[in-house]
Amino acid sequence: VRLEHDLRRALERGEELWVAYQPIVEMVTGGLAGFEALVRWNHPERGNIPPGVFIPIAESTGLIVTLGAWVLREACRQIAEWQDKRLPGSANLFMSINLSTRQLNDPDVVSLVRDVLRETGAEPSWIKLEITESAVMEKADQAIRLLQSLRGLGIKMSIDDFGTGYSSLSYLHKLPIDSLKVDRSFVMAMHQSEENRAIVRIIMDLARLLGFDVIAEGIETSADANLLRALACDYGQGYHFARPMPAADADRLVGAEH
Ligand code: G
Ligand code: G
Ligand code: NA
Ligand code: MN
Repeated sequence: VRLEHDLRRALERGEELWVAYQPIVEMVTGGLAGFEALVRWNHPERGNIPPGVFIPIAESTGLIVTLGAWVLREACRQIAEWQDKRLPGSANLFMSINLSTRQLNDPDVVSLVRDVLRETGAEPSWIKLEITESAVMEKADQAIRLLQSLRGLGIKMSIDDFGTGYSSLSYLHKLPIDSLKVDRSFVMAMHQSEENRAIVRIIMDLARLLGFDVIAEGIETSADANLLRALACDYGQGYHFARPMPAADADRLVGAEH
């Protein structure tokens, strides 16, 4: 109850919440491909409260509607700013933004995204929305329609934490998505055994067969990165490349590119 109250206050004041950006790199070149926006809460008395703690509270209280809209707007505003400073001809950066289960069940999310794109000047092709496997499978037919509408705006969709939910393979090929994110538990287990490497390989083969890009998350060592490169993984994310960082630091990365 206390945290709920405090989160509500944080959303009203708009001073304690901020967005961290974690680089996503192209595996072949090592170049910056995009960022994932990750919300952070700096509580005035308790310090940093992990999103694993406050996102579930936001979900169960409905505060996620306001919080999700705030993160979306902030991340879209940021990518529009970064695109503006890039040289013409340089590859487009994308911004990956998490959508919670609750947002995925809200038909208003389509008009929210449309409005935020218009307000911030972000182009739909720069935006990728991440949804978890379980959120989609919970109400698959409804989710598929919503994914179609979102993609109809021109934005990209990605399945997060792939392999940890109960994904029905019979649905996977029907999902209107662009990429799969291999859950970090698989990536982190790769060095342990050939079996674990085979699991990652099979997820990648499946993704390619279905026409999806693959993003591996939780890459912590150069050994992991090499294994994934050998599997022709498209994009990578993890502490080996960079941790989630404040916008000012990410801004320097964007600027350092040319
Ligand atoms: O940095 P990490 O501890 O940031 O994130 C923990 C979890 O919180 C992850 O599962 C991540 O997807 C989730 N998360 C981070 N930011 C957001 C957000 O803006 N919206 C939603 N729905 N989840 C988020
Ligand atoms: O659930 P989701 O995939 O959205 O979560 C992203 C989370 O993963 C964030 O909490 C982020 O801080 C964390 N993360 C990013 N890179 C790494 C990594 O290399 N190792 C670990 N353990 N966590 C990571
Ligand atoms: Na995510
Ligand atoms: Mn994930």
